[in-house]
Amino acid sequence: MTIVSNNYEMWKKLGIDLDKHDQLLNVLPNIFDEIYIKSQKNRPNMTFFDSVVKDIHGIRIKELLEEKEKGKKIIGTFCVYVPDEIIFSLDCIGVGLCGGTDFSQYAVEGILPANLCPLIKSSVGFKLGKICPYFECLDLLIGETTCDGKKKVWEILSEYTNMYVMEIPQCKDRKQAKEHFLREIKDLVKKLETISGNKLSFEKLKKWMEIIEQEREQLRRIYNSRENDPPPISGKDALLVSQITFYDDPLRQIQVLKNLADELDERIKNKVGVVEKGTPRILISGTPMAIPNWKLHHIVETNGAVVVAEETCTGTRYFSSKLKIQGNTIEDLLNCIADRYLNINCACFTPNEARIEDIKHLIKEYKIDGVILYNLSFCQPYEIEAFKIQNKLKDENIPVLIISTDYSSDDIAQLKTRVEAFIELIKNNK
Ligand code: BJ8
Repeated sequence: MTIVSNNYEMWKKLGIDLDKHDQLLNVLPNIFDEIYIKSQKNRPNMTFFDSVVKDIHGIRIKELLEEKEKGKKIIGTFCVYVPDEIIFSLDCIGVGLCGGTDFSQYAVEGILPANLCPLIKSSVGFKLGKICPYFECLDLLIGETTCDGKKKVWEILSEYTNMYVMEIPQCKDRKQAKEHFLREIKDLVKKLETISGNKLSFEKLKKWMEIIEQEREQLRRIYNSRENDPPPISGKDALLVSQITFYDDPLRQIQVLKNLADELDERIKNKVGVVEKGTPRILISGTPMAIPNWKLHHIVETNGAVVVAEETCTGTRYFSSKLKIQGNTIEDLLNCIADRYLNINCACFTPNEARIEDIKHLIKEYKIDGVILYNLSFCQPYEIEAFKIQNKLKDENIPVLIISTDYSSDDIAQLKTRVEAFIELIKNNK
């Protein structure tokens, strides 16, 4: 039996809509080839990441199902505020779910409003349309109260899957926010203890805190390498790395990421870059970019500039907040986790002044020439915050472009024109 037919059996057992799923898998490799292989030169060794995309619903699903057979529970997440450390230390497997294509949106017509964030429509569409094997593997989906759109779709998704919602505080600057978040973390522990039949231990929690922090440390190394001019890795490839880390096995990722980070160090020593020195350097800041949303990076990097940093949840918000591991009790460790996660600055919080400081810091560290504030259409928290950030950056003479877009290709020509003009402006300023 070939691997493909094995996969078909596996997807069939999971109840996947095979016709629709075929349609999705038929287009993805071509898009990937176009965006990643044909249009990039001098990439570092990305074999692992390329092969994951080419087998996106194959080997990892097989691994998850094998772990399920052994009794492990598979837990889906949608937000960087849900601590992976807790999930893994209870012998469960965490999988960051994505929704980066408009392919699945047909499944939510008449169920969700058209003027809703494409990330939400895409994710819900994957579940309702039965097109995503990751969704179909889950024992539990953890949602969270961040934006209004997500809050309301958990109610819909709970009719289709086993759901649990973490209540995330909205005002981080209040003293009670930390107490609130800590209580939510403890409730999450209880929920996962019930689902898994395991009891949280100090040793396992500490061990997984170290593992997940090592994974984040390797991501930091890869991202930090892009401070160099020329950067040793493209923005598109760096984005792909974090998109895949979200749902891959953390232990394997530590090794794969380390190999890549080591190679990037070597490239820097040997002055090997992916673009010419002096190429305009762009920071993208805003909403996350789930696989296969490579649209804006591709436009920027095929029009004379390079993306060297992302202040997004598929960028620095995913890994830059450091985890302190200290104390002698489970309570101490949970406290460290609460501190680490509350340091992430998402626009769903009010106020969210620390995010502008994060952006200013990145502008300095990564020698940014221009900032693109990127919003998925109808994402109110990020769209509203974009204007405030634009004004603050203008005060410091940083060129800013605000882009609101979705997953369709309808606006590509228009975006290309705007990005080209922005890059031209930066070149003239240099
Ligand atoms: S921590 S950014 S992952 S909430 S883009 S669904 S906010 S309407 S994804 Fe997010 Fe957590 Fe914040 Fe990050 Fe809503 Fe906006 Fe859509 Fe969003």
